[in-house]
Amino acid sequence: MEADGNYVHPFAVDDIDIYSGETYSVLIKTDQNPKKNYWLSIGVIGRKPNTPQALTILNYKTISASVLPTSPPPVTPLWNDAERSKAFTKQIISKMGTPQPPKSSRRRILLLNTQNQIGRFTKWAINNVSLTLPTTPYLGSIKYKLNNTFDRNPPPETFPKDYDIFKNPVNPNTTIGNGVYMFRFNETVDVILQNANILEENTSEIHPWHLHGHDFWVLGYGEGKFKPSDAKSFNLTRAPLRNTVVVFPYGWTALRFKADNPGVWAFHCHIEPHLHLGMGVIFAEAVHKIRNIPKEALTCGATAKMFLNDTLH
Ligand SMILES: [Cu+2]
Repeated sequence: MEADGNYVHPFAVDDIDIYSGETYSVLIKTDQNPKKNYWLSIGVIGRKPNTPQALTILNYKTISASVLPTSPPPVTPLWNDAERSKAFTKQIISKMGTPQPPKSSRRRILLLNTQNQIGRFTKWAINNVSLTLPTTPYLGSIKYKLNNTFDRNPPPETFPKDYDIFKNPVNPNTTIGNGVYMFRFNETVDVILQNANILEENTSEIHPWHLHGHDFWVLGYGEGKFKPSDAKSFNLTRAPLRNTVVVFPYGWTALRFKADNPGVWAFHCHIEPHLHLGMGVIFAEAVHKIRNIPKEALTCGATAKMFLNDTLH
């Protein structure tokens, strides 16, 4: 009945998918024999697990928690049953009456997720840029207009039209970058996350993308490469508000948000190793509206030197 802090239209299930970064609230109907305990199983999906499913106990207060259940633990869904996962995710719609997205957006950013190489190292890249954070924090860099602290060229807002998302990359090489997608304050932005084949043939992975500083409306999911006409199928009446959303193998996910929170915000895959291998982008809006940046956010890189000079004088 709740996803990422927002109510959703409640629905009944025997199991739920939770990806890294997501949060859910569930209600459990305790209508079983209270003289017994019950197993709850937790399994891995999305990648082949090297561990058996984990178990915990649902315990009625009337008996000891150490009394083992008499019925066998539920078997968790197959790790690679993507259709089941899609069916679950697509059931999530907003609770009636929750705020809905603006009917249109003038800015659409397409983000192609690819696995790449730099030398012998595996990387992830977005529109062929693998995110490597600068040593100077963005907030101070932008607010104090410092030079040479990060790449001032805006990163690409799309990718080549002929990119074949079903094949491993023709040229797996990529480049590192740390540019920022800058938004006008209160601008409505659409982001299309586009998945693709990884370095290995016939494989595309699941990525849960998490946005800092905002909730976004999930407008929809689709198979294959996003086409402009897919926008006709966007859910603009019961779009759930979330801050983390999954992009399924070989598919796309569309979301919309208002750039209404002054700051610099990471938007990244919440599988931590993927982020550290470059699977993220940086968004920013209305940084000039931030009056005081906490000292702690200024004590690295070029802003550290400024701060040091300030305290010396
Ligand atoms: Cu990922």
